[in-house]
Amino acid sequence: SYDDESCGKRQRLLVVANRLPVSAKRTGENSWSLEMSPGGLVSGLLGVATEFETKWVGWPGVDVYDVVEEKALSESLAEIKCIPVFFGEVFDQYYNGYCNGILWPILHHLGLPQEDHNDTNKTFQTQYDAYKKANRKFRDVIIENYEEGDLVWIHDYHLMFLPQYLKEYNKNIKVGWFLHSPFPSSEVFKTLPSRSELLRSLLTADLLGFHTYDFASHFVSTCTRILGVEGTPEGIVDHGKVTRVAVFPIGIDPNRFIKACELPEVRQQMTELKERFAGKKVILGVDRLDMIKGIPQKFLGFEKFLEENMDWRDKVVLVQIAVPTRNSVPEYRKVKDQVHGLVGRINGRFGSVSSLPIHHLDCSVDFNFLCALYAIADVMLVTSLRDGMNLVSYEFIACQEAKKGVLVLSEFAGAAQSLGAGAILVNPWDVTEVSSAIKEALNMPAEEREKRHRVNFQYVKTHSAKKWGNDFMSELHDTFSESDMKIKK
Ligand code: ADQ
Repeated sequence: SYDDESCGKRQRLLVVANRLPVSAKRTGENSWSLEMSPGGLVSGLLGVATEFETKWVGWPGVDVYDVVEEKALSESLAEIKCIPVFFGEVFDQYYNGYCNGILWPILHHLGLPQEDHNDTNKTFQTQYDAYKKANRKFRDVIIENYEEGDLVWIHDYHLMFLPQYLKEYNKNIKVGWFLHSPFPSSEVFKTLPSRSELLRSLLTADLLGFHTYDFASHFVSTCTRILGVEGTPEGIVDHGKVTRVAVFPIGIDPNRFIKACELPEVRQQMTELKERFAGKKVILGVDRLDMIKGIPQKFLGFEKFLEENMDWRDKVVLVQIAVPTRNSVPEYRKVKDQVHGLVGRINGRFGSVSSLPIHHLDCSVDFNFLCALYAIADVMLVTSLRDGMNLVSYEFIACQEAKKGVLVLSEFAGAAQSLGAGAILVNPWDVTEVSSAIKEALNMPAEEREKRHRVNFQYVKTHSAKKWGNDFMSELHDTFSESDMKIKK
């Protein structure tokens, strides 16, 4: 228990992420509707929220510039324990610029952007400054709301300067930071001009968490190579200060998906989908439309499969749901065009008036329909070029208790380390391998599918988002007690 027995109060926790778990939408003058955005992060933290007196700090999805409006929105958010951070004019350079244009590609081994050679230094500097400014805005809001003894759990690459800023304000604030994306090899991270400052800031935290052992060890070797600090089994040691580095694989709330598959509405949708695709096997893809998800590679693998397996041509369909994101970043617009081009080519080559091999939708689908799709799919195809974890794989498995379909999973997704035993692992860059994996999955005997599904279903059930949140918090809490003792000594 995290209760403070001396005064009978629950331990306070500030969960800090770029986005709040709710999105605000204007409904009238000074009135707002607040919509919860579900997902692994949110469900994991809701589990933690019951153990701690939790407050959330982050951007509510809108910026307001009027004091009265800001007050009204802050008051509505306060009722659900959310504290807003408004970015104002730095948003574009911070979010689209440094976070998603520079850090995101580096963290996923895609390198720094190549364009605008004449302007790169200026752009980089402006975006870097905006990133620091945005991190300082978070610091200010946290300081305003901090009470002595609070734990602070920071999420993701948007807030890499926040540990340092908080520790500069008060070195006794206990700070944990978790990275949802992969951490790259040191050779890639080294190319980032601001590499040392970012690493130094992270090392001021008490606990740093990663999804997999590989990402954690990349981080440790990056720090030892760039900063010359020492890597030990406990973490990183620098001038006697220990920063704990540990592995916490995230999961989902499996029961939410299992229960949804039993709802009459979802069952009805499943029946309709089965009728729609009668006589065909369904391969499913569900991704944000992002370079890292390897959607073009998925289509190339499927094209190769259709080329080489004439007998399957009118017996299989690939349904790809690709929700567009980060449209203001040029690279994202490029990948969207590339994906559309491939859909046109493959449907043109292998389609007929009555049937198309690829059904591609640029949209988000609602939760119940998503569960119905997961439940009726024969094969789930995940071809991320790199991915922190990939929760879509977990969601598919949770919905497959009846069907026991096959997961084809990129070896470059964090999930390959946890679901590798039951999935067919592929290198998404190797079209021949993807094509063979599709064939193997479609032809897999029921007994083998059942065996593989059992292993993965058991894993998804036991390694939930709730467990992830509790494991991280318990470690942060213990780190807290230890350093507390050091101070007392
Ligand atoms: P994401 O890159 O967003 O997350 P992922 O883990 O697969 O990737 O989660 C995506 C979520 O969005 C899933 O819950 C999925 O259901 C939903 N989703 C995706 N496309 C959708 C669509 N078209 N319609 C409706 N819902 C859709 C980042 C990292 C991941 C890491 C998570 C959590 O990039 O590697 O697993 O954070 O740490």
